[in-house]
Amino acid sequence: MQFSLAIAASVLAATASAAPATVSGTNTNGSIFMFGDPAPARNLLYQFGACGLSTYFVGQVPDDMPLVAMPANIFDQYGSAQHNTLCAKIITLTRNGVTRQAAIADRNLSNTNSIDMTLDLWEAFGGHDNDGSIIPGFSYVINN
Ligand SMILES: *[C@@H]1O[C@H](CO)[C@@H](O)[C@H](O)[C@H]1NC(C)=O
Ligand SMILES: CC(=O)N[C@H]1CO[C@H](CO)[C@@H](O)[C@@H]1O
Repeated sequence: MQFSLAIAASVLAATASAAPATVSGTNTNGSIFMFGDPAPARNLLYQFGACGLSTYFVGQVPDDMPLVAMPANIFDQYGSAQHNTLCAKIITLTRNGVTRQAAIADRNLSNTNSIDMTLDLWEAFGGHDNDGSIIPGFSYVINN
């Protein structure tokens, strides 16, 4: 009897730990990954980003969804390379009343700790092509 109760308890614990957790933050920097046409920039993140989306997450990210690189100081808390639990997850970015969604593809090792994005997102948040200034003040939510 005691034995089966212990099993029931461990099953419950396993179920609870598998439940999705939200990862979120405020006042995070944004940066532009590559100037110009967002399509080749997205392709670079898709093919060569730390998550290996083109190898390990085929079909898991909608083709029309922008991709981002997360700051290493956030990304690294959730695993490494394709085993990082943030990989291919949808991130909702908000700044000054503008909200956009993207999928996580890469890790950005930079001392500005910025969420690196393609020009389509960058312009939506008020950035300009050929201007690599950091834009501060992003909030984000990831359903991990
Ligand atoms: C955001 O970027 C600025 C430089 O534009 C930097 O001084 C600041 O430390 C960065 N914030 C974080 C949290 O790294
Ligand atoms: C690998 C990567 O995405 N690096 C970017 C990190 O953010 C800086 C801006 O601070 C970009 O210039 C890098 O391209």
